[in-house]
Amino acid sequence: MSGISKILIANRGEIALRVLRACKELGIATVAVHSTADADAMHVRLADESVCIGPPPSRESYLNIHQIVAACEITGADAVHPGYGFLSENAKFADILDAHGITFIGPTAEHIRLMGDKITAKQTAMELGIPVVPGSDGEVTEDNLMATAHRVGFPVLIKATAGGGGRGMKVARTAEDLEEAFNTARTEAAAAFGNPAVYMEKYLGKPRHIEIQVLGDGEGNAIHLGERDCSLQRRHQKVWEEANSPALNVEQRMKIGQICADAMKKMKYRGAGTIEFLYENGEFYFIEMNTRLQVEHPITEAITGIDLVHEQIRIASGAGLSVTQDEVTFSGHAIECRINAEDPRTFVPSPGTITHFHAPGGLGVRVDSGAYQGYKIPPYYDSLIGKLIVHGRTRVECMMRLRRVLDEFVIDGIKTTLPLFQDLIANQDIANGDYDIHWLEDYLARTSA
Ligand code: MV4
Repeated sequence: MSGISKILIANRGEIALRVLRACKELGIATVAVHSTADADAMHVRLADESVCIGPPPSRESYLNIHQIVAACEITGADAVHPGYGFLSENAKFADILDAHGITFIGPTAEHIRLMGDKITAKQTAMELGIPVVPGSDGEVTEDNLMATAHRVGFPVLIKATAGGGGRGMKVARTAEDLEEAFNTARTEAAAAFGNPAVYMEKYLGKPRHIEIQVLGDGEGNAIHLGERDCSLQRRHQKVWEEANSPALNVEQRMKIGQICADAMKKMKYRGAGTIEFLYENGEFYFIEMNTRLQVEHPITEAITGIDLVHEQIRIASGAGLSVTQDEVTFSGHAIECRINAEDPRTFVPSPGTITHFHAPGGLGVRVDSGAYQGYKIPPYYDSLIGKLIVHGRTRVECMMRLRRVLDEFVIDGIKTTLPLFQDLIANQDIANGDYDIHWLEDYLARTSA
């Protein structure tokens, strides 16, 4: 993998540190870029070089393509790792790097665009043999709205084609609700994404959110690394993720995994990707594909032993995948808790200075965080300050270990979501793995003071 000798990390926080660690292990030089608010960040200190790319607002720093390209040229970086969020799924950014002869560590701009539009993503998924949610064939308009809803069957869901992550989504329970749901969804989609186009799906009432991790070499070879169950969310923010899903058996895992790997082979997908499904009554329904490394990737690493960032860099350098599907083994169970600088009940952000920080350790424990004692969390960015990933031979062992590790973790000076996990680990539904995408919000409403 001699193609890449210096990587610019176009991100911040825990994921910038995560990527930096992989680069160091591969003997690749690193460039950190940061806003003025992040000069004291851990990844900036650990990088070989750093470049300040602007003031705190993301638009003027982490989303400023010209500043990032300039930082590549100044430092001689030959590749960019975008992490997640920010420019990671920006096709224009991938195009511009290409035009400058800089390697984008990710899929082709064409594949980013294809999956960024939820209608073309779904059509592509269908063509590739991935099961999808029944719904409209492409865009719904005033003209085909009612007929489509009657064909699909109520309740239906109107979704923004430029959307994702839940914005611009409206349920219509009956024909009477339809017109209003359609109009509201279009208005919200136009305001949020500058594109009013919407499509329709059968509304699934109590699904789980299960996603499949894939890797492709861009030349027709691809593998899957099993699933992650990300059903425990609040307002479309994942809170707790686990691998494997408590809802699947080995046969189901291998079947849906193979469908996804075969689809990625057919499209010659390059890099790491995640195929998102809703899962209800034993059936998988494709909803979206994410063309990036995800926050929750470490639980997949824990159960497979495969370093996903190493693989991304190998693929980008033309070295292909380090493993074949037959060589992938799944071992034990992993849970990730997202540690946010937020009130554990109201989720109101809690920026400020960390006065004490003690991370837990021991067998099967991983803490991915750029936080340290004395670190001041800036108020400008998302509130994820770290991830706790625990692995055990069984789900029961993993949960016992998580309970011990949560007791050991100390973060003082700010509020964090750690106490929420103390509550969840003691809950019987969680112990049983018995939850769906609505469970956490219902639980929070039920147990609020
Ligand atoms: C759905 C759905 C029910 N039926 N689609 C929300 C975000 C977007 N990525 C997809 N979402 C949903 N799509 C159909 N046809 C319910 C949701 C949904 C959801 C999905 C995953 C995780 C949490 C969720 C919370 C509310 C709604």
